[in-house]
Amino acid sequence: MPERKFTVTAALPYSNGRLHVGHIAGCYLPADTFVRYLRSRGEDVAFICGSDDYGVPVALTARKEGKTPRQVSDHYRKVQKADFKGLGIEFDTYGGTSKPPHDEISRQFFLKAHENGYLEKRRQKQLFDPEAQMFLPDRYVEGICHHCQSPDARGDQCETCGRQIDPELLEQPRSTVTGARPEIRETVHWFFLLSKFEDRLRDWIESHTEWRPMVRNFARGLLDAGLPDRAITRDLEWGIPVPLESDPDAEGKVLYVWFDAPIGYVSFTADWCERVGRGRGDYEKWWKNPQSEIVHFIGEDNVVFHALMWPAMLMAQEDFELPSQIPANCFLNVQFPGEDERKISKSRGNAIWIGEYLSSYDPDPLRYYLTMIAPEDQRTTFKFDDFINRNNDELVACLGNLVHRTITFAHKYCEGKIPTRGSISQEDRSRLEATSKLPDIVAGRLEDYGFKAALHEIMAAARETNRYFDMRKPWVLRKENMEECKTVLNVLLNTIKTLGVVAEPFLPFAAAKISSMLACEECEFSWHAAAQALPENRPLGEAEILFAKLEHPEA
Ligand code: B3M
Ligand code: ZN
Repeated sequence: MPERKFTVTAALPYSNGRLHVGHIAGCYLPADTFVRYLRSRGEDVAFICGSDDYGVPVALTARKEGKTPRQVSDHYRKVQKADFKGLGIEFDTYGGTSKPPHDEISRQFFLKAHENGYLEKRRQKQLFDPEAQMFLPDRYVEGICHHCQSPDARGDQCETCGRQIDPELLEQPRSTVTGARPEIRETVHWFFLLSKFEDRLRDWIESHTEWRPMVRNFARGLLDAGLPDRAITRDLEWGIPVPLESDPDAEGKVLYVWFDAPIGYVSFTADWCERVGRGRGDYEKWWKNPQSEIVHFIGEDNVVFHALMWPAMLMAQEDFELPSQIPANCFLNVQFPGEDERKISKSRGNAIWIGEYLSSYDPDPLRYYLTMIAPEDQRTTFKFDDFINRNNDELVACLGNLVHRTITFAHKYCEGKIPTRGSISQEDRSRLEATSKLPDIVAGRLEDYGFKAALHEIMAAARETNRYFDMRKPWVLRKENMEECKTVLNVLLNTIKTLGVVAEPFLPFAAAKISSMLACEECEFSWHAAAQALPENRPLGEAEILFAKLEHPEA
């Protein structure tokens, strides 16, 4: 029986472009690592993601590419799914906000909040493009940030300071559709009364002392400044129509993409429950159950929505549980050989795209490197040289070499079987003891969302095991004392098994090879069995290379 229940989500990517290493390091890789760890422990977990199809981001791309928003979102959704698959990022379900039943469940959320008195219709002044004859919500307008003066803030959020933007306060605003200077016109929108939730949000955030300081401090800062009520409808065609058919003001309006997108976590869960035959209503076990821990993996620019807006939306529904953790990572910069470090920018072409990466390299080295440089509490930099070096010096020379020399030795001198363990020396004993403690040490780091720290523990253990190999010299023992030689190989193979199990959440492809080299059954290769001894005399599988040595690309 699983002991715990987890609803794990990763931010829904806008289906308007390809994925790059920044996306993966930000939330998808840590989420997948965490979920693999939970699955290995046999916990009850739902891993939910899907595409964020609506709103200005997708509509803008459609305009640029001369396609319909639906064509754009269907296309990039497929590309993104393939990228995730190629990296071994395995969701239980991958929904899409433009697919049923998301619209229906979003309407229910809106109506419930409306009924409960948390929505209010207000007249509002808004920027309007006189050339395109349209209102300019969110990214349809850009200008100078009214918080930090950064020059290219978008109308929804400033990428530099991460704060939400009041489009009318942008300095030197320009339409991203025509470049025209917008006029101000009046329109009507529904506002979510976020201010009503200040006290409850504050109590809730103060109770979560275990959150990363970046997340907690950011949310507290916004609370201290006072939470403004937020318009949650837009004058747009691409989106979920405002479900108030009897109100003429609702005509031509859709829900704001940041209102419907997080509801996707819930609607995708409901859809998944239905598809696997448990019935749609089963989603309540994940979302309305105090026993279920809800964990939202996100990037730093999504903190305001996940730590304030979305929890308030959940409070407005009354019977939903609140998230227990919001592990957010910071942004990742990139640096190419001979160039300066830069922010990743799609438009300027300096990104490392997952599709391109996968056409030349295996997934595990990227998973490894992105975890080792994980931007867990500050921005870090993907350096291409460093990626190649760490693959060669750490994955190939340390972990890969340990596994390869042990397995080939056992094939050559121990009849290709797991040799018997005879009487053990002090060194053997301390190696075995360290190995048996490793799963708990790694688990401790992972339970604290310390992915980088957990992987460091694993690599340190692999280095120690290589040292043990060198010190015990099985190639000498083979000639002098075969029984002792077999004992050493037994210790090595058992240590490799433990390493394989605890490395699986990080390096699933290499771990699968380790498991098949040791001819493990699935149940042996799980967290609880990680330090359980391999049956003696069982034949080993074929030796395989775990990691390829990589060349530095020519300049
Ligand atoms: N689509 C924003 C982003 O990609 C976004 C996240 C939605 S999570 C509900 O930055
Ligand atoms: Zn700013």
